[in-house]
Amino acid sequence: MRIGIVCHPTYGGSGVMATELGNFLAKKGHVIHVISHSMPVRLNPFHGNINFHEVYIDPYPLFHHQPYEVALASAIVETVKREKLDVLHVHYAIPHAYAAYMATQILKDQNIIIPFITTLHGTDITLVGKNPAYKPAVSFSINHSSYVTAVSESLKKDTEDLFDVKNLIEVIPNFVNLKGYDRKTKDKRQYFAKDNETIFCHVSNFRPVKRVLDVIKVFKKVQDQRNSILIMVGDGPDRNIAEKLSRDLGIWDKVIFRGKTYDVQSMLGISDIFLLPSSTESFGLSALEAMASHVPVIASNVGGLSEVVDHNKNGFLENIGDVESMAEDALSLIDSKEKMINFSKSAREKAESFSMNEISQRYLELYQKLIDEK
Ligand code: GMT
Repeated sequence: MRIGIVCHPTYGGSGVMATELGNFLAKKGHVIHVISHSMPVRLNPFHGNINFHEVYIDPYPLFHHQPYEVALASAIVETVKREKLDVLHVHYAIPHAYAAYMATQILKDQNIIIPFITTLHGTDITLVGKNPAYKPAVSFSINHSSYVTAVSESLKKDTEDLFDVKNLIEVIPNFVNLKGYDRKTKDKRQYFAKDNETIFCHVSNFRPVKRVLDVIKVFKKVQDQRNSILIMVGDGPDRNIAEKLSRDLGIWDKVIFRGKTYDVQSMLGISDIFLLPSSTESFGLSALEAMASHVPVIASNVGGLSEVVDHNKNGFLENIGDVESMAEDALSLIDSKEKMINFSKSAREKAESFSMNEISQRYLELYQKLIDEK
């Protein structure tokens, strides 16, 4: 198949999932064309079946905001025609579903019919999408997509509650390429921690929704009682206040801010406990990646996280902001080697039920069905 993928290229989970899917399908022999405003971080540039098309906008002084959706729709039209694409898969409704709809209408005008699948990821519905400034356009694009998928049952429900949805929404959960995740404890752990220290890890784009201050607060409570260090992976608007809080709390030397890194797998591979205290999380791809690395997760009980983490089995789910309970959960793992081993084993087993091999097959079947119905 010749597949077009449209995604945000940044460190957000939707871009990660879109590019991992592209990398995997390319290996299976499908031709992938990724369209975005810059090269997605995890896209494999060395595979012959992977092509990248940058949407470039020449800044023009008349425009207060550069019209990205128009440029994107035009890039989709050109790529579909030139590369003879069979199907389009757009990740994150804003502005991708809207631009894809426009592109398909322009193509239809030239007698070219191409189906497009919209995959909803979370904040495109729960935060930004429901904003009245975008809602009518998001609603329209969902209802005019050839097919709509959501990454969790929770997100499907939120979408149906918040929008007047006419389409069926199929849940195809996020997945993880299990091969890349494993324990790398022996060789790399020593660079970050002493033998007697527990390594905590948090990975995100440090947006307010991630509640990174709670990560620091949980860690402080644990650090007061047990030797530990915290690795903060990623970057974003709340990084400064998180750094300040760790200085104010006197744990600056125990919190390592790594910034954006390509090698999330190694970071997870040396970690013992993953913290994700978000205020909303449609799925929590970073939690799944941690679990694939055998790392138990302590998270808030929101959105789709309960579809990923089993409370008291491979992690803990607590109320939003309940840093006290989260710290107690962590201490219970640190203080019982047996519990830590069981949780870690169960985390990996749960991650195996989200294997990329099986879940990507569901997308392929969907693409084929839509192509056949064209
Ligand atoms: O969570 C983010 O800040 C990024 C965002 C994205 O779209 O890039 O993540 C959303 O999509 C991920 C992939 O499907 C999900 O795993 C995340 O849970 C979801 N984030 C939220 O719902 C807050």
